[in-house]
Amino acid sequence: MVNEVLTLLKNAEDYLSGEEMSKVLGVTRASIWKTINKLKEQGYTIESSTRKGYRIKEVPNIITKSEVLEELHTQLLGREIVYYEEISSTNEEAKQLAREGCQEGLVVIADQQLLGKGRLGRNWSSPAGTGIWMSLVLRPPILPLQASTLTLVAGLSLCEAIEAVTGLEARIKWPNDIVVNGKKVCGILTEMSAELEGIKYVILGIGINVNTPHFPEDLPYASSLYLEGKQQYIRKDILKEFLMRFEKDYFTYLEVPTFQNFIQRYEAKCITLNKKVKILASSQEYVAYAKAITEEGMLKVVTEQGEEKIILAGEVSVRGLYGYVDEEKEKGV
Ligand code: BT5
Repeated sequence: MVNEVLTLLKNAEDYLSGEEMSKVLGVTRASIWKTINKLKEQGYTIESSTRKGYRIKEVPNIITKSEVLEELHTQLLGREIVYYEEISSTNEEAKQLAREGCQEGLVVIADQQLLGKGRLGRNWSSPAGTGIWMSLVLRPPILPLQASTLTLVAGLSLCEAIEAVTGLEARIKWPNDIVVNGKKVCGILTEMSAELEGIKYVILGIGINVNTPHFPEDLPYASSLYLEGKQQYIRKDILKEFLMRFEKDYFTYLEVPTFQNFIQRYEAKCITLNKKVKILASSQEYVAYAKAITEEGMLKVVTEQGEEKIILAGEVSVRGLYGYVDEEKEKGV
């Protein structure tokens, strides 16, 4: 009912009476009144006049199903949306829905996460009213081994979507952090359920700090689009731009599931390349020079001994980013 009343109000040129709406929608005037109150609770400013009815004055900066669905030009991604004011983790909810057999393209969105997750059991700070916390259910007909390239494609679409909406210079720290002015503004957590021969589902969890005004002291390398761009952004614009761009890239990817078609675009945005990096591989740590991205989406590096290595996953610190300073620099040499 909320969606229907909202659509009527948004399409109306002037005030719309409760009676008119109840007739069009075939419900009682009391139920229209209740729905108007719900909309007000969600933050809509609705003017009401006893004689003329209701009129929307201001739409809040929210990412509810009805706001995201409006003018979302996709065929698959986001055709089904589940929205929560508050949830433990959108990835957990998406996993549950995927296990229950939901269709591909379903998106779980939350205004706030109480237990937002990063990779390797880390936390993801997800306060209310400021960011985009979302998880996408995909069922790609690819091998489990190929899933990491899919995450890279999503990171690329996300980086380009942020640039398109905000005009900020967004960059990718391989494999998946989106960075603006050297600080992390987005993270991606991909989880998957697979058998040897195929994937049951992939959950693509995306966190974007949009209008976060400040971060706790223990997150010195985090930032938001607001802090970097010095202005507030409309959250649904970024969310929709991402879904539309990623859908296009996802369909291209499914035609030939390698990273080949994306390398050029990715390299143009990747700040890890042509830099000194520190690789934390299982128990060993070493310094190398990041040279290229492979067709499989891996990072090609050259060690200080001149040996070429391919990094599949693991932590890669980029010199000059997130507090990674050269030892010589630290000593003031
Ligand atoms: C990530 O992990 O960057 C993946 C984050 C994915 C979050 C989304 S939100 C929707 C969906 N539902 C979930 O529950 N999760 C996904 P990682 O690379 O491990 O980075 C985590 C680290 O980043 C933490 O240990 C902190 O140091 C830092 N961090 C935590 N919250 C942050 C934030 N909001 N912005 C920037 N950095 C943050």
